[in-house]
Amino acid sequence: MQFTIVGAGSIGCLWAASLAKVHSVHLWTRDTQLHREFTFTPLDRKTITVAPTQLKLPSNQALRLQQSDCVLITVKAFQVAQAIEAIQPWLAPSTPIVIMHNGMGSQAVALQKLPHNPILYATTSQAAFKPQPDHVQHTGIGQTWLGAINPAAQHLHNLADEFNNVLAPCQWHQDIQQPLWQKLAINCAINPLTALHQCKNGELTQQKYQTALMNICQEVAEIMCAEGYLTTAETLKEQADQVIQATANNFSSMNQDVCHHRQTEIDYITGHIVRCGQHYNIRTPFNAQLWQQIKTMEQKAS
Ligand code: KPL
Repeated sequence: MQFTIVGAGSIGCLWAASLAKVHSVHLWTRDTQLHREFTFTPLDRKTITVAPTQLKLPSNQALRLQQSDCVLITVKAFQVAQAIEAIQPWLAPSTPIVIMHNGMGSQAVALQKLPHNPILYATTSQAAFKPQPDHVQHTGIGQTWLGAINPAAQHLHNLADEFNNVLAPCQWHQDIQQPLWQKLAINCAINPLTALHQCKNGELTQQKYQTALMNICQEVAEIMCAEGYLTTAETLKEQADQVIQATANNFSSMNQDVCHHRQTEIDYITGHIVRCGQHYNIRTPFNAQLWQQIKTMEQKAS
């Protein structure tokens, strides 16, 4: 198959390197380079880091985009509209588009801008890190879920198999909103607190963070129930605690964004909860406060 991957961040490069093992992969980036080289350090199944490989992939070539069998968009949630506009002139209306990012709230714009294409969303717990701009390291194995958000994409189960063949585990989900909410809840718990306190994920096990974590989970659980995804604050807190432990040594993506003075995904993580709260008339004071605090940090940094 021919894949175009939009966005060459750590997750984009992880999927590019993985798909390139068996497919033809082309990258679409914000620059105009016709090729992109990077070093990829895979992670062995037994968690032994194996030798790095050097990749040179074609990039920003309109014909390759036009001929793609699938386009995977891995930019941040706030860049989705811009990324779609950039590729739209060359996109065939039948090409499936897979959108993979942290947070929720970009689906309406994707559906509106691409009324004909099959559109799928994906959420991944695979972890990757860029120690240097042209070096990508696969740092953790986790589940990827893939599913359709419009009728045109509902038959595309085989894409989950293709993804699973190159970077397992990946499974098709009949209702992709469910794993998207699940991942959103974890990001709501971990990302703003680790950004605000500039700490590693593992530091959130400390007693002083337990009330804040529980308050966040309480509000997220109420919103999820209103959306029809029944859960409890305790269940979400337990799930967040498991991820905190499994990624104890990592800095969350929001921590890194704040640290490097980049725009964060707060509007699509905590901000999504606050917007849903307004919609359902459910109070979300803890998330609203965290949203405000991160926005203030972003503004000071810009
Ligand atoms: O997805 C993540 C992120 O950093 O954005 C978590 C799950 C919090 C892992 O760090």
